Amino acid sequence: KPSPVKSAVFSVPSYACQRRTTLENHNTVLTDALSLLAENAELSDEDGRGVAFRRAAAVLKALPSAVMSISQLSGLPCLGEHSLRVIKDIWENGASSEVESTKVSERFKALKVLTGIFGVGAKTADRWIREGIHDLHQLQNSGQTLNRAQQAGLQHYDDINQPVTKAEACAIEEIVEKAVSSVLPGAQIILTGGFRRGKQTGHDVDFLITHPEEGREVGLMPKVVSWLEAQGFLLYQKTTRNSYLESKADGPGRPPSNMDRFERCLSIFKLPKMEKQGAKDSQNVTENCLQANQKSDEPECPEAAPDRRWRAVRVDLVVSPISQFAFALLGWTGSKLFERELRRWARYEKGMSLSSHALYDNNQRKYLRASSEEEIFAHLGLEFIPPSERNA
Ligand code: TTP
Ligand code: MN
Ligand code: MN
Ligand code: MN
Repeated sequence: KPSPVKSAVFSVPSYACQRRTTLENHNTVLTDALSLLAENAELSDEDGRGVAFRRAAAVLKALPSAVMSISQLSGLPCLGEHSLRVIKDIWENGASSEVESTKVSERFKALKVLTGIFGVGAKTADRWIREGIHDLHQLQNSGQTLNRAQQAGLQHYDDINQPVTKAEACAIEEIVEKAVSSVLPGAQIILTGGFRRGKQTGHDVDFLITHPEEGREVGLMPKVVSWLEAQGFLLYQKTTRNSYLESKADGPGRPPSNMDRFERCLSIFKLPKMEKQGAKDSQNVTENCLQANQKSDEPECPEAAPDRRWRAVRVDLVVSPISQFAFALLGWTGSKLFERELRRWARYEKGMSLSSHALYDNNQRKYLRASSEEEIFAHLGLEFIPPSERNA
């Protein structure tokens, strides 16, 4: 199609960590399509294809305006043959046949429903599908043994699959703040993940906890969890201890996986419903929550009660020593693709290994210290990108 206005050719650097990606996306039709194919690949154990689609979507998210013609895309990085075919299909036919057929495929729908259960990953979902289980009803009637996480995930399925609002995240922040300062005065918490990037909703709420004196944070998580449990705020929790020192046997700067080794707690919070007028009076949120939880008589099937006064929310807590805090903060702020790209940049462009614990320079054979995110970007030779522009 000839366009009356000559559209400029876009120019975008190839690593997502070199770009500023805000939440303002001018190409949602294209990025939604590519993200769906990425999700399908990830759920199908095709991680390579998944990353390729994620990178392609991220390039389009970073564009300053809507794509008006295919010719504008020439020279853009990360747009492979497959992604370009999807874009052209949408361009010419209004939709991508591959995306549309994936959306309605029984396998994709079943993978989505089953991995929507907290504690169920792609491998488990795939095994269940091969045994003829495609939905929650079939799962419940199958006699499959579920672990504790999966049982809790099934019990709170609807709540957990409903997006968490910023207001709910703030209410939980207050509760966690109270827990942390009660068990260790001077300890600090910070909201990380998508909410730190400015998102208005999320699938969970992520917190990083530290103490300004190195070592004081040791043993903190079990105390925080006990406090929250005693106050009735936890529907489920699984705490994993710190294993960073053990992992040094794996060799310097070569973490065995992207998983970090901080003491962490994956939990499901019982968040009392916020009254509309009471929510303004933020000082009272914790008090209101405490009262609401003390009243509750647990019904047999908690989600079935129509007038229940709470909802279940996924919350991740991580404890970091102050010496690793900047790395932990950078690592837990995301987005996942931004993190992946930072590590790829470090390795292939700088000969360094970045994790949520440290930065190791393979040439100088030493760890590079940092007490802020800005210093880490500087070590990596990157312009500082603030959290709100890491939405790749
Ligand atoms: P998520 O909470 O999964 O993602 P998010 O907060 O960006 O998006 P959402 O709004 O849907 O919750 O992860 C947050 C960050 O934590 C992400 O950048 C990756 C990091 N992370 C780790 O470093 N290690 C881990 O084991 C996990 C699960 C996450
Ligand atoms: Mn813009
Ligand atoms: Mn999150
Ligand atoms: Mn999380």
